[in-house]
Amino acid sequence: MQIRNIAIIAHVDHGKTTLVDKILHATHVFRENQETGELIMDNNDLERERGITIFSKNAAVEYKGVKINVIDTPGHSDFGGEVERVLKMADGVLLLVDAFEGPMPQTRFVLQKALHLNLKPIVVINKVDKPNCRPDEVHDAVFELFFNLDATEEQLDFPTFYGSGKNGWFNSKNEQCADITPLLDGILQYVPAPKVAEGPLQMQITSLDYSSFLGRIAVGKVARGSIKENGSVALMQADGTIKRSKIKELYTFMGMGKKKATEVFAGDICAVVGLEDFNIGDTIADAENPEALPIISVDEPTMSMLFSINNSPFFGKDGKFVTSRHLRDRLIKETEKNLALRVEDTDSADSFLVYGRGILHLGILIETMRREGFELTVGQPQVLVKEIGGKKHEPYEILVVDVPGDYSGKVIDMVTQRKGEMLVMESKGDMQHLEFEIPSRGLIGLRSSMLTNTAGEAVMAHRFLEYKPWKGPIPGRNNGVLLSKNQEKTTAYSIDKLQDRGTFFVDPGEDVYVGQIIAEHIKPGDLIVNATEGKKLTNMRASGSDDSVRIIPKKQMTLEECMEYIQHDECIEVTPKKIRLRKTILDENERKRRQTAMKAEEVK
Ligand SMILES: Nc1nc2c(ncn2[C@@H]2O[C@H](COP(=O)(O)OP(=O)(O)OP(=O)(O)O)[C@@H](O)[C@H]2O)c(=O)[nH]1
Ligand SMILES: [Mg+2]
Repeated sequence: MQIRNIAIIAHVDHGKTTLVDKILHATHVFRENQETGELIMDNNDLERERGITIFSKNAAVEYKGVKINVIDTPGHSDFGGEVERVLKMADGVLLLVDAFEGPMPQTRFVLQKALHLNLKPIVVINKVDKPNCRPDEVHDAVFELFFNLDATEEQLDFPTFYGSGKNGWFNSKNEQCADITPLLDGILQYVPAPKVAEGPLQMQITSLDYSSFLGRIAVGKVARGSIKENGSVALMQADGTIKRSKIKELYTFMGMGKKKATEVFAGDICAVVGLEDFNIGDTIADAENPEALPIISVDEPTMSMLFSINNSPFFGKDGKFVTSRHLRDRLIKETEKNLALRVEDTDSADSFLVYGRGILHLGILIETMRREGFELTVGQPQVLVKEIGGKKHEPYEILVVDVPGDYSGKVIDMVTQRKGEMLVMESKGDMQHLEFEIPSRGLIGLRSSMLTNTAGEAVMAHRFLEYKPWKGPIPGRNNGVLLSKNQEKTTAYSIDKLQDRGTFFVDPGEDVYVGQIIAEHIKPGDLIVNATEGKKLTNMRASGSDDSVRIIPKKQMTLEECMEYIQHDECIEVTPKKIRLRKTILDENERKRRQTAMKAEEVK
């Protein structure tokens, strides 16, 4: 059977998973009337809740007698490393671009990787149903992007399709048609059949799957020869070791699932069960003549965070896994499949330094752990600083903001305060399109203030640019916080009295402890407050209002918002049930002593 291998790539939210849904439906992967819902490929709990793709996934369909392996990829820049890796399974890409937004930072990143691997690109201008969209302008912008990325003559001659994944049609010109068959025909026509080299078996493991029945499953494309059920193979690892191993079971992809196979030939994507101790990047090779494929390099981490055991007074109340042993084992296990993650021991046996690709990358890990029953404390995310030529350097990023014209002044102010410099300002429909160069540090916490200051209208995205000299101090959070004076349940009575001092993060009746952050102060500077006072009992009823205390509901922040909120002397307590903000040192006197000591240190 003929084969086509394609990866769907794009900036976040440009409609990749929706398109994969439509491909699955159009090729009758599901029975008539079968209820499947939307975004069926985003099948992980966290993906469903957030409406984003976190892990890339394989599916396969049959169309006009050809098997098409489809790889859905995540669009968020934190998961760029994952995209880079799975592109190794593809021979062509569908580059989706939103017909209104046009190419965005991650469009550039994924296209660059695809061109570098010499994959055949097909451009899909998606969401042409959006009002005010600009498909022709966007097409020109995509051409310019190819050009800027030094695409070859042949790559510049890319085919383009227009359409709407949501409305279920794609056409080779911007005219609505009945379905997506023009695009499927385009895939058969433009994407080359996999190149197959002559020689014995070679298959590089590019991703990892897990099944509770079968254990760890290695996924990759067979590059050469064929792989057989029960066959003996050599597993070749990055450090040069070669292990003999036996293939227990083999699968290929079919629809959303997998189909058992006895032999898989070069060109097809395959899932292998029964290998022990393998890693992503290893080559499964012929037992007699083992030859390794080049190792996979992934982009370096850009951010670090301190993960510690939970040492709050409420330690151990919610979680199953609370010791440093639990924490360490879990983190080490994660590095096996999460290639962009690194874990280091620290001076303290209870803390580990975890390096990742950004707030979302680390946030997803923490969220997954808390759902598994872990309790932990995490500190403020830090960007990774490098010493280059004896000078301190830090990462810089390109920040792109699209915002209605009225707000552009505010946005420029906000970014400039954080040491950003404006590079581009142009209009794009009714929107202003702004581009800045900004130290990565300045981006932490920017998203939430950007949304508040633009009534939620700003669309922002960023991508790593390069390491450049340290830009000096960047102002942190403007406001101080209110800290609990005691360990008890909060009361409506006290919160009501304190409401004009700040915005609360806790509701009445919640257990709090000394040094816990319970509200944002309306002014700079921290304040210790009593939020647990009971109402004084009197035998006279005060007039009216007192009984019906009006408490504004607490401000609920997501884990990632908390990560961007806290300052260097604060941390987040994460348990399966709660996310609490706190001072790292809970006792006030101790905190002050430490601060003085630190200041003295700086003076030296
Ligand atoms: N108007 C319009 N909206 C669309 C279209 N296609 C997808 N969407 C919407 O865009 C949003 C994002 O769609 P997804 O398919 O999840 O995007 P994605 O590229 O997979 O996103 P990530 O995996 O998070 O990078 C959803 O709310 C879709 O309903 C379209 O053709 N037109
Ligand atoms: Mg998706």
